[in-house]
Amino acid sequence: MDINECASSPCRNGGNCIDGVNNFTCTCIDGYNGTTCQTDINECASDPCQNGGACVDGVNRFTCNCVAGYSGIACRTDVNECASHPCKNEGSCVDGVNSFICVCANGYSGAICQTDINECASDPCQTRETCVDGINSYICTCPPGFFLPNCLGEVVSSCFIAHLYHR
Ligand SMILES: [Ca+2]
Ligand SMILES: [Ca+2]
Ligand SMILES: [Ca+2]
Repeated sequence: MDINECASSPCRNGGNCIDGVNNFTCTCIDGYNGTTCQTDINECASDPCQNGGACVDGVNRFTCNCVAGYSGIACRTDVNECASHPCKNEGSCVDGVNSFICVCANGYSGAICQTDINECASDPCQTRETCVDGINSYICTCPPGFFLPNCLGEVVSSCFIAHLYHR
């Protein structure tokens, strides 16, 4: 008489038991193996996570916990930190690993090119002139009634200019 070796439900983790002659065979579901399907296959064994990601074994699957700056199932994707256009004033963004660098347009500075450089800081104008900061430039202006290049002349009459030249 053939004993049913499957009667004691020897297959674990959802495996299907096939009764044989004086033995049994387990057909395991995906993710398990071993004679009685007792072994949870380590899907992390092949180091599937790239770029320093940490692998967490699951049932017939793995999960990667990516380090900052990478994404994707296997952390293969370098996150584009420039995607949000972080650089101000038409600065160029260079993507890095979990970082970005802004290359600023002329006349701007700062980590995100947020600063309009003050071209008047070096006092480029003459004594009487007033410096007005521009974008990568400056202009020197005279007080009302005076004119360039040295803010000497008063624009009142040609007589004054004549007087000036005759001194
Ligand atoms: Ca597993
Ligand atoms: Ca990046
Ligand atoms: Ca400026």
